[in-house]
Amino acid sequence: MATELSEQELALADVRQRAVADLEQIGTTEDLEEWRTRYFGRERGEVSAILKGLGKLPPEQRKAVGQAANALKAELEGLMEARGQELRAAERLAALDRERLDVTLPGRRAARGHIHPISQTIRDISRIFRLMGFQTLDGPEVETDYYNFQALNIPVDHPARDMQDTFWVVPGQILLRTQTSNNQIRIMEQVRPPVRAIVPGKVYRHEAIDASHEAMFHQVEGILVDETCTMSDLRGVVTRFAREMFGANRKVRFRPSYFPFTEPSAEFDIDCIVCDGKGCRVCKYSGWLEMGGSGMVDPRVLRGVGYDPTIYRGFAFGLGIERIAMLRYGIDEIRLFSGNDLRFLRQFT
Ligand code: FA5
Repeated sequence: MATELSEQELALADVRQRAVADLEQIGTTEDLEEWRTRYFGRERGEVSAILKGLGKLPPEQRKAVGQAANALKAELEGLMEARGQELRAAERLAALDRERLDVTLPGRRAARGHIHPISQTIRDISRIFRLMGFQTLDGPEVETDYYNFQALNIPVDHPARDMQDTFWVVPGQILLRTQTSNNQIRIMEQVRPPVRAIVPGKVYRHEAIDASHEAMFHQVEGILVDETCTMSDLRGVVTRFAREMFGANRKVRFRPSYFPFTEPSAEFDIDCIVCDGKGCRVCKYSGWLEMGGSGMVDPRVLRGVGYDPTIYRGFAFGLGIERIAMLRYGIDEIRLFSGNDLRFLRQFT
């Protein structure tokens, strides 16, 4: 009898030792639930099995084993309850921690974009021409052959078309404009003189790309029409622009040139802002930097939009915006502007 009783006691002591050791390892309320099933589960719980087995013991043992088993049950349930409270509190704290708002922390800086150097240059160009009474207008990038070429005195098969290799949308009819000069026609068709406007925007040419030539780049077109303007007014406007943009001492020179829609035509250069005209790598040792083309609007173009060329006269000019931006920011690679490299763009904040 004494042996059987100690066997029961040994079994209880073994269960107790394992249950307490397991409980110490538990880290979550989920694991605790598993522990509860292992020892107190109705079907297979170890403590439940001992209690169920009491009825099979001889009556003289039943009382002592029963008391010991109930004491173990009460002890383990007490430990389980205490561990449960600890775990639930820790889990609540962790959840709070995740949501905690520390109002004393310094605020996170909101990511702020900034203006692209080409857009900034366009804004500055518009501001300078506004000082001279020019309004800034917009025009279509997808254009008809008529506005991009024909109305500008560049009929089909005109050799000038070769200078501006074209991206066609509908061959022979619709294209991506190769120059902002399409807007000369669009503006003059819509308003009566006096006209005084600039039109900045993208243009497209199917040409070889290098450090100073892109297939997509920006130009700004300028047009002025009234009854009295002359080539020297054109010169005055372009010179004022160059000085506002690059410094009061800039020199501007005009070279005779040819554009089918202006007569006479001239290209204009400014003295090199890097070497002050002495000659360097940037100006290819010429002392001059090419800015754009210009001229007096050809009377045939005026007639085409319904202006009487015996009354009205006008001048027009077109500038490459990337070239201006490259000079003012000291950039020697045009492709950086459309490369979307943030390391480049972040320098212009
Ligand atoms: C023209 O496009 C004429 N429409 C300009 C004009 C307007 C003349 C009004 C008369 C009256 P041109 O093809 O030269 O001209 O281009 C003008 C400027 O655009 C050039 O001086 C240059 O600064 C810029 N440019 C031309 N091709 C490229 C290119 N591939 N990449 C970057 N800039 C360019």
